Amino acid sequence: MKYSLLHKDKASKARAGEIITDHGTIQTPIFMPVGTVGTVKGIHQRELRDDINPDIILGNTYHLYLRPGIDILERAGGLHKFMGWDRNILTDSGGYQVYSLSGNRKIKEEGVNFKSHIDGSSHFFSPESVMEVQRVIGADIIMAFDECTPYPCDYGYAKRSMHMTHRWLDRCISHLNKTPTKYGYSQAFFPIVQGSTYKDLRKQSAEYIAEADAVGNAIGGLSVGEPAEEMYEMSEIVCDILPEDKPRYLMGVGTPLNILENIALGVDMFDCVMPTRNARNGMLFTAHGTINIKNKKWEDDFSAIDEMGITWVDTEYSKAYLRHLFAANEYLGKQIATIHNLGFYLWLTRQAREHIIAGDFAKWKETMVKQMDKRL
Ligand code: PRF
Repeated sequence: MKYSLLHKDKASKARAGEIITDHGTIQTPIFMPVGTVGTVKGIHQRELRDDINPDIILGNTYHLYLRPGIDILERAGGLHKFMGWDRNILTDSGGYQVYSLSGNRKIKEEGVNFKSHIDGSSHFFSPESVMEVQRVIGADIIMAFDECTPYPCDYGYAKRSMHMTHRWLDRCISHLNKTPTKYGYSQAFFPIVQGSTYKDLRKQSAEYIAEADAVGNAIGGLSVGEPAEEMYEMSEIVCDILPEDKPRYLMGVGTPLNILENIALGVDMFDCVMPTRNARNGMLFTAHGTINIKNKKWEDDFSAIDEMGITWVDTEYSKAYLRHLFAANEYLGKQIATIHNLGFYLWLTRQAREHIIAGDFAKWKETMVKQMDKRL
């Protein structure tokens, strides 16, 4: 993997760059649609490619390990082949899903014992086993095994957990050094900064992670319930320490507003289930605010879903029609809303990139932030 920093904004810490991997070029800032179980929910791979056109999508180690399991993935020749996606894939390590989804988890120095959210069966993840699973899945970017602390989190726990995440990082790296890739292309490894909402811990963690000298770095443990201002404060401390010549990925963030604010602090990569999950609940993001399409007020509104939207569904269908599909609980409603929301998120990060390059990002961001906050 190769990262080039192409432009730096003068009025903020925003950057435009480019990541090149064996599966193509990723232009940053980027939003990565989430494809947890080998599908971006509600949209075909072909629509995703042709209508949304993302350079990279996400998969989850936790989910794919439980189902279909690594034996099937290995026999398929890896996730790209299995799901028919020949562009970039990043897999999260399970360091978040194990805590948020599975019951009865027990975290020890050695690793985490957990129960499957599917059938209650018992499993064990260690830094080594998770690296092994990510080798088999075969994503282009793979993540360190970490512990994402909850919010709020007492200082003592946050500190012990951060040090364990650091020790786990060392184990991930030494295991990867002993394990070759499986499918003939390279896999980039990103370590993850933790430290909850404590400035000194965030600083210490960012320094430790920077020291690992990986090709890219991630920020975890944020957007877990803390106030947005606290998230931005942590993000800024960490971005100021992480090396400038490597991409920075803020995990699981967030709203369109969160994304723009973090781009301004120097973050390059984002993922979140929000555009796809909220679409399935009838919530649409637009440049002028959010729409709850289930609301009765749209019943006879025959205007386009989003006059300014970039996907074909935005002008092909009316708000009244989309509302009707939701009222009738038709699959197509969720599909149209998914295309719309992903189109908006990708548009937003592409626009951010263009404005960084044009030199007016900070001004553009201020206008967008005010507009997007409305409820239509
Ligand atoms: N760690 C990992 N994945 C994550 C997170 C984390 O802290 C978060 C926190 N927002 C989302 N996804 N491994």
